[in-house]
Amino acid sequence: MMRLHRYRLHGRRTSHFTRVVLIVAHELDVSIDLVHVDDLFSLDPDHYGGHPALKVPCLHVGETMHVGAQNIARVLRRSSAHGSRVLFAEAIDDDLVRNAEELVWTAMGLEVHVVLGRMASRAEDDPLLRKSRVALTNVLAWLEPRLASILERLPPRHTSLLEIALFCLIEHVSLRATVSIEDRPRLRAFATTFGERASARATDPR
Ligand SMILES: N[C@@H](CCC(=O)N[C@@H](CS)C(=O)NCC(=O)O)C(=O)O
Repeated sequence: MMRLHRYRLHGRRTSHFTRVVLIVAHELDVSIDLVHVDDLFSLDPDHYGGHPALKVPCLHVGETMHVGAQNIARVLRRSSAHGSRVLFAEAIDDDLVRNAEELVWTAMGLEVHVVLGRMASRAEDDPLLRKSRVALTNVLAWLEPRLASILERLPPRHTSLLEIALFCLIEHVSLRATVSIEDRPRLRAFATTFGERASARATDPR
């Protein structure tokens, strides 16, 4: 597919939302230039590529800005000759999978809250941070016994946005040690298997 513009992504390799986009790009064979965002506490949207909510990732294709990991993933699908390699949520009409999708993205946001709270030196017993840690723990506990059924319900696929997001979440939780995943063997095994993919290896933040 002929591309008129370069794809410039403001993001951080250590960010799980950015990693989702980088893995999708790798799976779909779309090349992206990553612009590192240094300071997640900056109040200047320009430092985030113009993202008004002061977040990463933020994609620029020519003059057009795209914000939000899922939104950007859809832009990449549109631009790729291999778009069908990543299965998107809208293609799946299943209650369990829909709930899993919602909870995984919610947990990714909770993870951000906990990590930013730590970076901002908020107290460990801060009530909002404590709530985010408990909510994150609850989501992982919800996913653990259901993971096999969730994966079974996905149609035949190369991979899916849900699996990519779940992998990025588990890896981030594990690397940042925000909450324990010691007693989540199924989630850990899933991440180990997914981590063997070329796209996962190429985007390893370590
Ligand atoms: N819904 C957004 C969330 C992105 C997000 O929370 N990114 C984190 C980094 S992993 C961030 O930029 N945090 C800064 C902040 O929330 O102030 C998306 O899908 O891109």
